[in-house]
Amino acid sequence: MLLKSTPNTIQAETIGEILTLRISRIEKRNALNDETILGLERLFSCMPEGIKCAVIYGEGKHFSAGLDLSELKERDVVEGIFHSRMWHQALDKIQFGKVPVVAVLHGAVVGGGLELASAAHIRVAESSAFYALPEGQRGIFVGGGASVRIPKLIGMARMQDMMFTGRVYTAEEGYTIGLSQYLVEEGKGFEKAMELARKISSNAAMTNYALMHVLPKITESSQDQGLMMESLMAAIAQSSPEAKERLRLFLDGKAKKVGEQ
Ligand code: 1HE
Repeated sequence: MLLKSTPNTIQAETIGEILTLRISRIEKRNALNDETILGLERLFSCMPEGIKCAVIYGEGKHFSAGLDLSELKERDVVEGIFHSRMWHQALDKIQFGKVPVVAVLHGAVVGGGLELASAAHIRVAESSAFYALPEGQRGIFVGGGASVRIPKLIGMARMQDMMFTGRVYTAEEGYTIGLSQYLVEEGKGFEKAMELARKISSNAAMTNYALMHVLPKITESSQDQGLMMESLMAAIAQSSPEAKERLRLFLDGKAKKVGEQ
């Protein structure tokens, strides 16, 4: 079902329990203007009832050319900070919203486009994808969360290299260093993302919640606090009726074994 309340740069559709979002600004290579970023924030703040996973992808030959540079204009320092914080708020809503997000990457995944992709939980790259942070060459700095999210994927030294030297990573290299978890043939990304989204949707809600909201906090805690949070989360998860039912099905031989489709 098509959703109407989005800006015309985002086409939103529900397919069963999955929300698909297509960034649709082909003539500007899906450059992300304020309207699109605010539209994403609204969508992830008001997730339609019954949605369990979202898939985000770009129309045309590129995922996204990053920040719409024509909107940079002559912001002063304070406006610049507010603009960056607006991106942070929107991308935080994606990363820490109600549902896991799978991003399909192809063509340019650059600047703010890579920042958007890095707010998703799973990235599926098609073979045409390429990654760059051209902010270094444009004389600016990342402002959409890259300095926090990208080093967690590939390490700080690689991000420094990308920005100091304008290095472009291919889809295959990106897969090897951790920019995507999956690498698929050209044109197969959406299908793969939907397959993953269906699997994610079939998980217990508590497990998905823990992976999205608790695991990131654990990984940023001291060992002592992390282990305590893990124990609390484990006890909460295993006491839920859904977990008990799933465990019973396995013990009765009625649940899939590991690796069974
Ligand atoms: C744009 C943008 C944009 C294209 N803002 N208008 N991002 C960048 O520095 C990347 C800049 N873009 C490119 O390097 C290339 O456009 C691509 C490699 C992505 C695609 O190349 P191509 O040959 O398919 O397209 P094109 O001919 O370069 O662009 C088509 C049109 O889109 C053209 O406009 P036209 O009016 O001449 O038709 C381009 O000007 C326009 N366009 N990219 C505005 N980004 C939160 S902070 C984040 C900071 C950043 O993201 S900085 C990195 C910005």
